[in-house]
Amino acid sequence: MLRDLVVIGAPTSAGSYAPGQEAAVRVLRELGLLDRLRTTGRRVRDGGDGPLQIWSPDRDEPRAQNLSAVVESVTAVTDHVAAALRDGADVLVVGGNCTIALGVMNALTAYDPDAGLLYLDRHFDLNTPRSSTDGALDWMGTAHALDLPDTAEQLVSALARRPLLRPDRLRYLGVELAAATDWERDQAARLGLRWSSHTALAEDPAGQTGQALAELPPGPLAVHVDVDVLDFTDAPLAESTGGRNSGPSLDSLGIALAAACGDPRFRALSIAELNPARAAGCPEVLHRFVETIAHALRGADRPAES
Ligand SMILES: [Mn+2]
Repeated sequence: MLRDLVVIGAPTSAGSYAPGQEAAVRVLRELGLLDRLRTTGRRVRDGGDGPLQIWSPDRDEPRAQNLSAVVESVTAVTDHVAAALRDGADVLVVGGNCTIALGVMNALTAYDPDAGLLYLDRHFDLNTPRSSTDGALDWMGTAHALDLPDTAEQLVSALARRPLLRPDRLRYLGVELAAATDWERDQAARLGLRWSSHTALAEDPAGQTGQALAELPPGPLAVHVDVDVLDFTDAPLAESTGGRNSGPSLDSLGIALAAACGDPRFRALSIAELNPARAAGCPEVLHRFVETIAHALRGADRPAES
């Protein structure tokens, strides 16, 4: 029996480099995401949205821009996800920035401290207001989950546990090492973080995902996807345009997500950094994306649908 699915929106670009990602959940809803999810046989409920936040430059705190708004968004995701888990449902969170994964894990570790996180992203997101000059919190999320030095106290202290995650609860998939800062590479090595590359994910999505899942704890599983892991030529969806002609196609990402969301431990999928304007010239890619998500969430105990 498939659990119910609650869809939660996090319409925010507060942690971004520019506006755009706040529109993702509205656009996917307009494309019929919820009705498509209902065709998988699940009962699907709309859990509503957190605050609408559109990025603007933060000249008062330029190295941790819009910190209070990010904390507000993370707190809203936490509350929405916690309510869905209490009701026995699985969760789909549509962001927004990658900081939504903090809200998901904040709720999931409160529900069961043995929770694990599979993080599909071209980036480690281990930066801090000190390690990078751009001040965009969207690639600082896991640094705050791991309570690294020089992170923003207001965000770390908004989380129920400290650290929210230990390194053995986290497994990266799809990392492009060349896109990491020196600080991130040092932290990944120091903490023994486990990861595999965007190239490996493109070549063998099923095998790489299976290996990553085997390294995660037995407790409930959250899956986070930054769509920047995708080959931007195949699927121009991400805020970041740096993934042209590298990384998995949307079909390959779909294989990875179907394996991860079909895992018996699965409870939550979060999708981040989708800027619908990137697909303005080829809107079919947004429909393909909806199909990919629906296929992944159809449940492991159902036969595959064509
Ligand atoms: Mn990323």
